[in-house]
Amino acid sequence: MALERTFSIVKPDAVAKNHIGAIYSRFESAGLRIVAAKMLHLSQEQAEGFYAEHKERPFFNALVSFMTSGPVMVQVLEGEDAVRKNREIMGATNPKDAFAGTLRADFAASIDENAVHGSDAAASAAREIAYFFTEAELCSRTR
Ligand code: RTP
Ligand code: MG
Repeated sequence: MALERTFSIVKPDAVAKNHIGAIYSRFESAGLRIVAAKMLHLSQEQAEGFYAEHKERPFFNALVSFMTSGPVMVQVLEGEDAVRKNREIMGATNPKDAFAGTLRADFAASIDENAVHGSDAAASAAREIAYFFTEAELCSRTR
């Protein structure tokens, strides 16, 4: 499997509960390297643009409202099979369905406040990374 990058967000609920370090530790333990990171308080426009694919869904307004409710950490993770590996570490969207030991099982309270975001495919990873970071901000340690 080739080296890959994925995009991740520690959502407002997990930042508020002081779980940034615990979540970063899970990434690192799984062999994913954090190659860029920053704290942001998303504007409504930023959150709407980021989740544009869900614009017509009934939960869209609640999702944007939650994502702008407090600061988030945005980061780029790099490693073998990074997109799939991160989704595995995260667990299912609804924490009730997430396997024990996943981030959402351990840190999420509900499907609406579910601790983390992770890109779902290589193409969305590239788009989401570019949404928040310039190429110069990515400190890859492998090239
Ligand atoms: P994310 O994009 O945040 O990593 O989550 P995901 O891929 O696991 O799930 P996705 O389908 O992309 O949905 C984005 C976020 O919208 C909320 N959601 N609510 N009430 C519902 O049926 C519902 N479905 C999705 C979740 O907070 C989800 O993380
Ligand atoms: Mg998604």
